[in-house]
Amino acid sequence: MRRILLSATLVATLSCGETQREGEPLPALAPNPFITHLYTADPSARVWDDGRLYLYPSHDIDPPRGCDLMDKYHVFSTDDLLHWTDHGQIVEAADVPWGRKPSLADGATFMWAPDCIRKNGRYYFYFPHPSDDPWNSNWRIGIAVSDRPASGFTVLDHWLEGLGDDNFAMIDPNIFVDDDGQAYFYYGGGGRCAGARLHENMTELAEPLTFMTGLNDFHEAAWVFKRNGTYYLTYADNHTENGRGANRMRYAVSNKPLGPWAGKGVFLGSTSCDTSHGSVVEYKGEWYVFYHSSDLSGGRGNLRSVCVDRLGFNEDGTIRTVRQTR
Ligand code: FUB
Repeated sequence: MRRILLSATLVATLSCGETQREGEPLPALAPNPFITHLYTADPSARVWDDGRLYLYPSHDIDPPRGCDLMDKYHVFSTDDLLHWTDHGQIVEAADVPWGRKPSLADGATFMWAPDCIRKNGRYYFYFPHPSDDPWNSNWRIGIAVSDRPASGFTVLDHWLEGLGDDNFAMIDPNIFVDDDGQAYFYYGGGGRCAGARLHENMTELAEPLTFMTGLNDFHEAAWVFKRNGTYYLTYADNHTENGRGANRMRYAVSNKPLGPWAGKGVFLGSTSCDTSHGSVVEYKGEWYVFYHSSDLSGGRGNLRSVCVDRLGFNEDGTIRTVRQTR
């Protein structure tokens, strides 16, 4: 376990439209990117009942080869968004009994954007990983389970059941648990996003997939949350600038967890990275968006680092454009 002490400039700033409680300053955030001892991307933020905020990102490997060599996951946590603990590695590609063998071709390991959810007192860690060649047609969703949020995970010997055979580019699992305890699974890539109710056992779908409708320019990185009775689905779009990827984060809303969705537009602009991937979470009464940039690496080989900024909502529930801080 490694404690990361940040020499932050402790300045709490309000971005446009934040709801500051009278007399209470907003907590300071660490400067972005806030994890600098290794490269991290695709942050999934979760608040568990110990009061800490946990981050389940993917891990970019240096030296990089695109995203091919990503082979393990670390977990991080904080109780103040300033001081982060690296709990170390929880899962690696070699732990996946059904995984595509790197020796088949090129040593590529493809442990891409994960998510974690707590259900029935256990922690379920979902990760995309190919089972065979050709790798981009054989994505599966692996599951590792633990009684603890940041250690003790065991990878199940089967992938999430019920996804069917058409898994081309279907990555980036996300789980949302509704107020009635029903869990929903979402994933997608290459322009398609699908979801379904999860079985109580959390390891199989309870119904056939529904393909999401109403998402404008969906690329990947689905993330669902609920606020004031409205379901929000955030995702990365396909935006390019000057001939290179400059994906942004968009969102859509619905009054049902599986849509249909109404597209609402961009809330996080392009970063220094071609991909975008983020999560939205409420922590200690404030809303935050986690995402990644390539500021730390200067874009070297697409090495990415996770960032966090405040998220503001308008009276009508629409999301204000995020001010990216550094
Ligand atoms: O990190 C690998 C892939 O890049 C993720 O799965 C995508 O969302 C993109 O961020």
